Amino acid sequence: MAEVGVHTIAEIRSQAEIWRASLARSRPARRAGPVTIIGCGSSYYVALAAAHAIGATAQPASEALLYPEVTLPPGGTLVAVSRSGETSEVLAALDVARRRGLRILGVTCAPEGTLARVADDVMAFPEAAEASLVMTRSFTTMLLGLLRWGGAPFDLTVPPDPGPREADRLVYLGAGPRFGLAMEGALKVQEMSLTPAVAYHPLEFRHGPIALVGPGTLVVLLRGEAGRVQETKLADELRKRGAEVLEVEAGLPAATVPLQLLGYHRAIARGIDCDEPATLSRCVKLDLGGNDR
Ligand code: F1P
Repeated sequence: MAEVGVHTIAEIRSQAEIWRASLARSRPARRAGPVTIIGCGSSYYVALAAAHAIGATAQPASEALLYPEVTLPPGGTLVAVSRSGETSEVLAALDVARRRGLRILGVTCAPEGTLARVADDVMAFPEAAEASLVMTRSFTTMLLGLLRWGGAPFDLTVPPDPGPREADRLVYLGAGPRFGLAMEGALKVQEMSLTPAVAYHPLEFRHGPIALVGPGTLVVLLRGEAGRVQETKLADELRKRGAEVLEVEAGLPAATVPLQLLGYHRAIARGIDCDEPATLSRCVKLDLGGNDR
């Protein structure tokens, strides 16, 4: 059998080095007016995590496109996150933001891409681009760049590899800036290993979804300082119900790495080539005619 996931694992393991190289590329900036951060898929989850950490708002690019009056306050800045710089909803949202007078900062791994060409300012991290289809180091590197840009603290200490885990149901929980990471963890295991997974804010999980928890459930809990006591109680309760709880204690962006590894290990166990999942494309290009306001 051909080797699978070779790019993915090399890219996951290269992150600490890539972050160091990229740190010089981003520095705290003075911001005027409200900041909206947009993206699609993993890049939207970069936006979610960064927005919480730096005091901005995150939206999927499609929401900026469809509801600009609500999502793009005039006089502010639009930060558009896209590894490829070519995702249709992101590019269409730029036109809308421009018409509303927003300044545009592009965050990308493609310095020659359309986003970098049309943005007013650009933070480009070409060294973080992947050969693999699935985003790993581009996620953490663009997130780190935005944390630096917004003057938020960051953590580069990577937690241990969780190794392969058996489970029928996968749940990712994270509060505050870790909610975006929980969404990314669920997306990684879906994209890499074609396994369904869900993500919630930790205490939201009790309000219904906990009904499905039992033996065979793996809950990945991204621990944060603010929720220390309540998250401990939740972990105990989930274990009592028979779930395996994997607790990840780290800051942003380092806490993302074990989530990527979980997706990778599961893909390998299932014989899926996570370098190039057959049912996915590297970026989504749509005909948005009729929706571009
Ligand atoms: C965003 C993205 C990826 C996802 C998928 C399609 O791309 O949604 O996160 O894995 O394969 O594209 P980009 O705008 O960051 O290039």
